[in-house]
Amino acid sequence: TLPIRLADYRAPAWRVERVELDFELGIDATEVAAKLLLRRDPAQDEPLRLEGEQLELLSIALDGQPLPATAWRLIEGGLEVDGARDGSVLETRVRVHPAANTALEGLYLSGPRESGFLLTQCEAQGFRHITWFPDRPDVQSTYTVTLRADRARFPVLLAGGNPDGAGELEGGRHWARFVDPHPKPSYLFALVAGRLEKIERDYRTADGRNVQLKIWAEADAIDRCHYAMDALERSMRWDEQAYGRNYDLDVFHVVATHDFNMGAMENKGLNIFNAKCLLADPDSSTDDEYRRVEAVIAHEYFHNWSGNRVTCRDWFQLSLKEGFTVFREQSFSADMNSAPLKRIEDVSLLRRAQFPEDAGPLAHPVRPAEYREINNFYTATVYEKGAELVRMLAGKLGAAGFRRGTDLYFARNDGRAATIEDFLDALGEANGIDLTPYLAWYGQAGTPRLRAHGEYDAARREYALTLSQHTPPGAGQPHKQALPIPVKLALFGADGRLLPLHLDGQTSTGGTEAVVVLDRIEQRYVFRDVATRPVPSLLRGYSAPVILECDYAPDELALLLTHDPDGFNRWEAGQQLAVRACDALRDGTPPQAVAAWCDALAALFDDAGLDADLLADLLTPPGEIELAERESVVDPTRIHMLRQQLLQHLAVRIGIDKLDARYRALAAQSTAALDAASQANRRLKQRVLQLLALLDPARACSHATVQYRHAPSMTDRLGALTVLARHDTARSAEPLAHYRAHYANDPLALDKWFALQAQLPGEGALARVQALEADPAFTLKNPNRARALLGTFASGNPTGFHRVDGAGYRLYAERLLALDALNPQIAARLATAFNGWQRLEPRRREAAHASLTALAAHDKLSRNLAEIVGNMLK
Ligand code: BAL
Ligand code: ZN
Repeated sequence: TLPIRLADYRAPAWRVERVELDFELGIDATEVAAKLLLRRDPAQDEPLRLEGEQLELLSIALDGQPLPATAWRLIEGGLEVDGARDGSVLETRVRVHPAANTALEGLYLSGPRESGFLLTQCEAQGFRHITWFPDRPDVQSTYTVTLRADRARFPVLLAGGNPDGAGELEGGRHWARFVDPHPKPSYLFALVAGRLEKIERDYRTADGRNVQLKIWAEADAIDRCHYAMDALERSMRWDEQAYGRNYDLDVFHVVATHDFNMGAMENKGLNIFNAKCLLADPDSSTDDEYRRVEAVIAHEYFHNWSGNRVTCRDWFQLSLKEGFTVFREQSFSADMNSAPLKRIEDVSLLRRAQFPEDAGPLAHPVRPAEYREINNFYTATVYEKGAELVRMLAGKLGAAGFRRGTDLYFARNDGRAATIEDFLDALGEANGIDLTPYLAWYGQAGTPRLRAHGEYDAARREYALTLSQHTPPGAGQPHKQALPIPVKLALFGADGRLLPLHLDGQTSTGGTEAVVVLDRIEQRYVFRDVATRPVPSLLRGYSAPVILECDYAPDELALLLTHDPDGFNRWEAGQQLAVRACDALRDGTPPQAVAAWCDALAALFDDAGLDADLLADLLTPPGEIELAERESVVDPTRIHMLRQQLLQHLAVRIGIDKLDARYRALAAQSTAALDAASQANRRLKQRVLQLLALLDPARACSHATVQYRHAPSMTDRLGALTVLARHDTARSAEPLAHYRAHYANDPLALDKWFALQAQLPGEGALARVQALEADPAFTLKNPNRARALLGTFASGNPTGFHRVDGAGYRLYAERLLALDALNPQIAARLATAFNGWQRLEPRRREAAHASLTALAAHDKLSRNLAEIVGNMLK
């Protein structure tokens, strides 16, 4: 297939003003009648073309007349119809097969055929699997949807919009109708039908609308929806206050399913969630999962404005809704929890997931220029880097200015399918600022390197900071342009105190923090009246998504790690120092950085005033994937060993007694409470136990055994199990078996059991994965399960997956092939684990190349998997 290009965009020749859909629902076969009121663009002379895939056409009529076979024809991926005019009404009737739909796009069955329920997933192009339609986001229509089904088998019938009647039919059947008054693109259509339970709450919006909030799940899960309901209410309030956005229908449904390709989906008025991102209770959810549920609930709800009321003109603009909505979600989570910790979490994710993407063969701009399969572009670049771009804009405009800008954006684009330019225009115009220079960030792939070099002139009491930028070529862009890079900075004296800033050319001086925007290749900034040689704190709060290269001495980083009040930069200094320490261990150079890192952390460990959760993060060096990103030739085993060595040094420096005492103190306070302090304690306790296990595995495993037995929460239970499984295979067997039996009927808890074992490093990893594949609970058909075992193995177990003999790659490639036949979206997503293979050391590189080449040689690959594998081999 040919790529689709942004440059080729043309407005639709035909639109649909109104849609009436009628469903006769059945598990094996569902019939869909569609009535489309067509509008033609008088400026274009294109025939009427509708998208449709795997549809069995039953009948077709135009303006009330059945169409003769000569008046319509099937074309690739669609249908062409003659004789339509502006105002024509096209009626089609098709049959689809939900139970046979393993790709989980369009209409499908979740769960067993006897008891499961029907649901839809239409983003990005699932609607064409339901009916013939101009399936593109710039075609917005009002929807009237009627569902008919057997009442006993499908007691609950839901579609997006407001309810508009329901009743009985003959033969034990019933119907329900829904009208959505807000024009929407087809990707936001949704229906759900089956046996579901609900919890409800009344909500009154700030502008006075009464809304019924309903969360639906299968009977065994409905009790685990209360946390999501609370989070939903918090999200709605927050969006009213932070962005002035009110909900706009009388009812808001959220539905949980265990069979879902994504985390969740923002269908208008009927959000559908992967159960993993919705269900939460202390017995089966970790603290991280609670925070994730809150964040995803918020994310999908926020889409009601940033995505639904204002949608995307085309899929190249995906980040218009996703980057902005991730930013909104991040801001919400920061307000609900700890802002610096949220920032650390977000930047860690960016580095772990987006930087490798941006540095490898899958690199693409936040607004890609072309794609073959849009489902492959729901990436960390579009989402996470996209959110960083919005954050830069928000930082530039300030809180009040950004709000003025988003108010104008929503007002001006309400009901429209908009572009990134529309977004920048509104933000800029509302503030009298030209933001077009930031557009370059959306079009250029690759992570910019920001170099910083400082020189102090004691005689003149001047500090000159030279900043320069460089983005390596890649993604078909040999020459990268300079981007506007906002650098928030401060200067520290040798005593760790902030220095007042007097920056040449800045009007407001004397404060201790400033933002400079580097918008050319290189720029020199001169600070006056600087009493002593300063230590700069740069990119505070991570003010731009770049890689900072600064020639800090280890003691300068240690100073920032000890004193920087910017929580993010304090953590960042520790991360940089840990990287230096790893380099020293690798190169066998004098271990000043190792000592500096360990000494600073040992001192912080004793600092009673430090937050437990920040300390837990400080005690965590960059992960193996982040460390690998810095190497030109990657040996995953060596990186693993180096990181373990570094942790060992830290554990030794803090000492067994202190670690043990701290563990016992934290364990004594253990409860199931979910407040921030309790979560922080659990987090720190786990870090401390892991460090203790490096020094005294027997003692740590004894603690873990007790902790597992008496754990009041899943966080504690899983933490204990992880330590046992890593440090004492024999002692972990019994608790692992206990967990397996205890949670036999809880799919989400079982996923964690698979994932925990898939991550165990070393030689035995592959055999373990194969043994787990033989577990009766393992299946490739469920995306969560496939991700838990295979995805975790490939992405979370570098030493296991990257076996020197290539057996990890071979197994994985075989499974990708099997998965591709069932669910191409998931196969393609999991295949990205091969990203970075070109930089592996030669033996592994050859083995990975062989597996990828063998995959690419298959003639029946889906478009999804073929595009990923093809790009990987380019
Ligand atoms: N729109 C796809 C799922 C999400 O990003 O919310
Ligand atoms: Zn989203």
